[in-house]
Amino acid sequence: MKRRSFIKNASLTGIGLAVTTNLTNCTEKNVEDKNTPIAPSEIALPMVIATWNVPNATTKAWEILQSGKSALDAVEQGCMVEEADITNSSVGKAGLPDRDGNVTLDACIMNKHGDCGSVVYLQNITHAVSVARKVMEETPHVMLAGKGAEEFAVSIGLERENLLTESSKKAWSAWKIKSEYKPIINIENHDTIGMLAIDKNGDISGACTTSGLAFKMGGRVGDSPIIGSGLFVDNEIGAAVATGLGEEVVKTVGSFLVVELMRQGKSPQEACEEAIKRIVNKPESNHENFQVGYIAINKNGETGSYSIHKDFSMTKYQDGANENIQAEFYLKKK
Ligand code: SD4
Repeated sequence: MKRRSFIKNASLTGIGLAVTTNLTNCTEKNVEDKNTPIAPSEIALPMVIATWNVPNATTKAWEILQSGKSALDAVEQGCMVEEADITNSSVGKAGLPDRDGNVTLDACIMNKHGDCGSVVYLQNITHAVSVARKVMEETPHVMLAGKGAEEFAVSIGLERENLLTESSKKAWSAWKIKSEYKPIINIENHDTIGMLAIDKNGDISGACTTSGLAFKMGGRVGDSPIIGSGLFVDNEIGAAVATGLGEEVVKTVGSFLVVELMRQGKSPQEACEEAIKRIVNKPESNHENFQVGYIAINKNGETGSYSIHKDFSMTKYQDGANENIQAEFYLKKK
């Protein structure tokens, strides 16, 4: 039997109040902006969304949420599913290496208070997202890199592992024949995972984890561990997460932009579309050659997704059902 947990906007629970407050803000802003006000609605909580088609990850996150745990626990454990999945060559163990054969991971996490933690250029540790969480919770810092991040991971009990699997080694050897370094659009059918969840209390958290671009330059770090670029959570408003060519996301501070656009009254869908337009409308943008996709959620439980090229998708688990939703995209004639 499906468990429904609807919270009406008039509810006097914490979330009810939070949602009502948010709706008031949005409505006022929308009147000013002449946008359609966000309609008062009911939210089926908890809920979780993630980049790409990752049903196992969203199912895990949903189970965590259903057990009454926080959105933070849900996004961490949901992302861990993909990090451990050796058929996913963009995340964690079995992530494709850089051009020198090193698998280097980037990840970040943000909680309902706006606290955040991140790791960049992490090697030999599968669960980068868990290291990011501990950076947030157990250090006075936001970001640890390279050897320091690895040593910290070991100090909190994570084991060193060889992340380069036989199949990633084969792919790297095949790549070396031509050594062509250019982004390939939607190369994998599942990819960097960015996950956003709202728990039963209406609190939002998010996480993002990746092995970055396949065959990148040694030392390259993308958007995924950069707070505001790969991920941003504002528990008053909503959250956003990015996938695709990280350099283009960083240049527009994409996820923060999406959340700020929602603060100004845009729906998650409108905000994702506007953030993509910021990239494609740049003079001399060569967006025909790269992919960027955003997903977003607002405090009202509305979601959005948008990308430059087709074939980006979002997985949503809400009200007992997992759904993969194809994103709208900018380049219709591709
Ligand atoms: C990066 N944004 O390192 C990541 C890669 C990615 O789907 O999202 N791939 O630039």
